[in-house]
Amino acid sequence: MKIVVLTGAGISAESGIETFRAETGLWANHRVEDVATPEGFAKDPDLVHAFYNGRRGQLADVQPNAAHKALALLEKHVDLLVVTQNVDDLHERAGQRNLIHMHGELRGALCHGCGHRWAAPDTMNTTDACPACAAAKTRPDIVWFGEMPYQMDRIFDAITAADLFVSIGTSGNVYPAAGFAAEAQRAGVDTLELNLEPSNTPTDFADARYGPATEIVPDWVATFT
Ligand code: BJW
Repeated sequence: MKIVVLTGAGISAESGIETFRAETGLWANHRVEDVATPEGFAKDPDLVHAFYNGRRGQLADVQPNAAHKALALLEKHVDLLVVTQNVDDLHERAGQRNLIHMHGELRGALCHGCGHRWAAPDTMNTTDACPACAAAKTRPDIVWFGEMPYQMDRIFDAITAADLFVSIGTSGNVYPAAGFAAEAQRAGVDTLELNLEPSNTPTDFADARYGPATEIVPDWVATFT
């Protein structure tokens, strides 16, 4: 059985990481244009580094929850690819191996001069030099609005070749990820939504279960183990 799982901020919410669009979410105190666009970074790189340095620092205080662990267990029983929109490292810390970070990683650094990527230090600054080209053009390795997410060809190939596509803890606001379920349905792939509440695209799913990820994800995984 081939399964592709897409995860969003909701799977990490019960680990203590804020989602984006909740009233008290990550963007409640920031304009999206200021911290999640290349234009925002060009205008005020210190503000953007401070935003991501803070979130990177928070990773030491959070742990994978029962939903992350259930997906790592599922990998031992089916042919599974997890595509996460999350920039935290909780899937890999739960033991997930076949994993794509389509929106980048807090623990990654990227040179916007030469494109080199490397492990980010705990605190990034505008003066940091790229280890490959030495230019002080380093930025967090995060996919911002208007930029191409990572590994799109591999993701679309895996979705259209899957038996089942499952979306967990994402609001369905951000494309291309929000279009994956429709793409799966067009290819004749079965679809399931697991979320706290219906997403923006509930009609793209053949089936849905609603509740906290730490309850509904382990329950669903238990049907395969
Ligand atoms: C629980 C729970 C619990 C809570 N249990 N569930 C105009 C200009 C430029 C671009 C565009 C434009 N118009 C449209 C676009 C495209 C744009 C886009 O989609 N915009 C929309 C806003 C309209 N997209 C892009 O620009 C993307 N690139 C692109 O399109 O390239 C061209 C392309 C074309 C064709 C093919 C391929 C590519 C890039 C998007 C990059 C998004 N990056 C961000 C920010 C990263 C920086 C950061 O981390 O700060 O990634 S946006 C932000 O949203 C973040 C997330 O990964 C993403 C998704 O959010 P998510 O995960 O859904 O979180 P929430 O908060 O929205 O939802 C949480 C959910 O969990 C809710 O449903 C809750 O109910 C649930 N929940 N607790 C279970 N306990």
